[in-house]
Amino acid sequence: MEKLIITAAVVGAELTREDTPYLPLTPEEIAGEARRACEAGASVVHLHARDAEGRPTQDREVYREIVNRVRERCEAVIQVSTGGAVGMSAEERLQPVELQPEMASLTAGTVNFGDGVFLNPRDLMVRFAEAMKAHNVKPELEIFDAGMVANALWLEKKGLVAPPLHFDFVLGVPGALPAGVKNLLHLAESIPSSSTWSVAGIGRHQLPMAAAAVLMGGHARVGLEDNIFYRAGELSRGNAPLVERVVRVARELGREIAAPAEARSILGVG
Ligand code: KMH
Ligand code: ZN
Repeated sequence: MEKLIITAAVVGAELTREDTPYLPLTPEEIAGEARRACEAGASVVHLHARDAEGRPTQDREVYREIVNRVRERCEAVIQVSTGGAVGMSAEERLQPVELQPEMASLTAGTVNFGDGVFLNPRDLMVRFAEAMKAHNVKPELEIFDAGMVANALWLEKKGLVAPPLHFDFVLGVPGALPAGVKNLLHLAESIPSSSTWSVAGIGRHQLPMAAAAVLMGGHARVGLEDNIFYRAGELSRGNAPLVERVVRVARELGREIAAPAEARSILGVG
């Protein structure tokens, strides 16, 4: 099996300091969390941005500051979010792609997202894929529901995303596909064999889904964006403990961890 790429999703858009005091908010705090996650074994960082009040923002200049600071502190592949937060416009969400990061998320369809609706109609997907192509940014196709795989393959058929594709199966969002090995296996078997994939289990599903990925030959995403607890009732003291634990699990199961240069080679970026 190829080495394991661990993606650290260090902040996200939904959480507040009331949820966990370990949430990074300023560019400096986000870069610090990225560095600690990389030192722990992450080779990709999935980034969101927050404004001066700690609210989610897709502002290009805030992302620029975050991306520059992360680049100064670690060698991980930088992946910006184009999901942003529920309710943001397409224009707003697309801004960080202009910074030409190596990767950006691209959600392959609309889905219920808790009480909200995460809107990704076909015209938005096309526009995002075209922008990524124009800026030489590799999409990470975010799959929240099984039907989204068909949307991603439609984008490929139209020449808007190029193989080998990289997917991230986000399992366990309320309103979307539940986390579980059966669903994960179905998704992993639904994508072209040349693809790479990772899984992001939400909440208490983060560790079991990462462990399943280690065994199945996929890759794993962990971090506070998806899960703030280290174990039931105990907050994780930042992102690094969540990364360190997957490193330990992988090594116990005989899977080595990809360094950033190895992650670039597996993902075909950089
Ligand atoms: N915050 C969610 C609505 C992404 O980063 O592309 C969307 C999200 C996915 O986090
Ligand atoms: Zn995200």
